[in-house]
Amino acid sequence: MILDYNVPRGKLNRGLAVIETYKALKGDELSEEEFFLASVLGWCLEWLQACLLVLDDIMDNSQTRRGCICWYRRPKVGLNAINHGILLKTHTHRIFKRYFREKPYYLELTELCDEVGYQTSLGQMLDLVITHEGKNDLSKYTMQAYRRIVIYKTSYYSFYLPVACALLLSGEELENYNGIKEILIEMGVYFQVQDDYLDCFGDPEVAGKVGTDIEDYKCSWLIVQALELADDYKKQILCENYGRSDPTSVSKVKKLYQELDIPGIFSKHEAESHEKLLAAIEAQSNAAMQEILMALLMKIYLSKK
Ligand code: DMA
Ligand code: MG
Ligand code: MG
Ligand code: MG
Repeated sequence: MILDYNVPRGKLNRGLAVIETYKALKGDELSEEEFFLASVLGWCLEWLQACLLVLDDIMDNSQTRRGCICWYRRPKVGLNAINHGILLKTHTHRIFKRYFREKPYYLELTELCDEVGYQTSLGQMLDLVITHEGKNDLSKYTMQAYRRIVIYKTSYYSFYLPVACALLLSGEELENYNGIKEILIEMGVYFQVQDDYLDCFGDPEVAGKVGTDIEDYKCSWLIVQALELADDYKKQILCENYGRSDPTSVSKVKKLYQELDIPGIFSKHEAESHEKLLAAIEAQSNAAMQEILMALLMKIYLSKK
């Protein structure tokens, strides 16, 4: 039940990215064994994602995930969900051991996943620490602080990890490809900005989750933009209403976002970031890597969930 409820029904972006990257690196059809191992690794990343989401929803006091009530809100689950999250993650180590122990890349693979797991937890901690600080002083919500949170909590595990895993599987290392890590990190930032936008302006039916960033006082891309644009009067309204869970306060914040044309600024930002990423990808000399990065970008471009 823990698995059935929390692992499927997502977009599988991370898991599929492992298989697709591996395919592109190999250059031709994978053998049955190669395909199987890439799929095992892909599913491990989806289990890790399940762990992160189960725990994230507790920390964010969220209501729904992938169109269903959050796991920790299910009757009889509650905070047992913490242990379920830990199980989901620790189990990936067992799967690694079972299928990859004899492989030459076993040590690198486990170290990579541990490191990225650590970076993501640091990101989640930063997310919560900065939220705490922002409650006393909204001026802490700068673009610099935002990027730091997002690179750690989202970029590493969502974009860098699948590609780095597939490279290890094919006997290579991402560190030997110049500039790729930076592109993957920027893709993660682009993706999280989108996630923040959809939290407020997306359709919960499509995204499968109801937004909580305003109520949670999150250092979201939207509030960072709004604080940069607001005059003193509007800043005051934000200070008085941001981070409150009553619907009137939330709609005041949303109204202010509209007045500041945050949706327009977001569309412009999305188009510009897309252009920049495209240019960086086109400047890559390795054709397989170009193909991989383009496929990743295509998946998230103008995404509504
Ligand atoms: C996502 O942050 C980060 C992780 C590590 C799950 P978030 O809380 O904005 O994600 P979501 O909007 O999916 O709850
Ligand atoms: Mg969340
Ligand atoms: Mg969160
Ligand atoms: Mg979000």
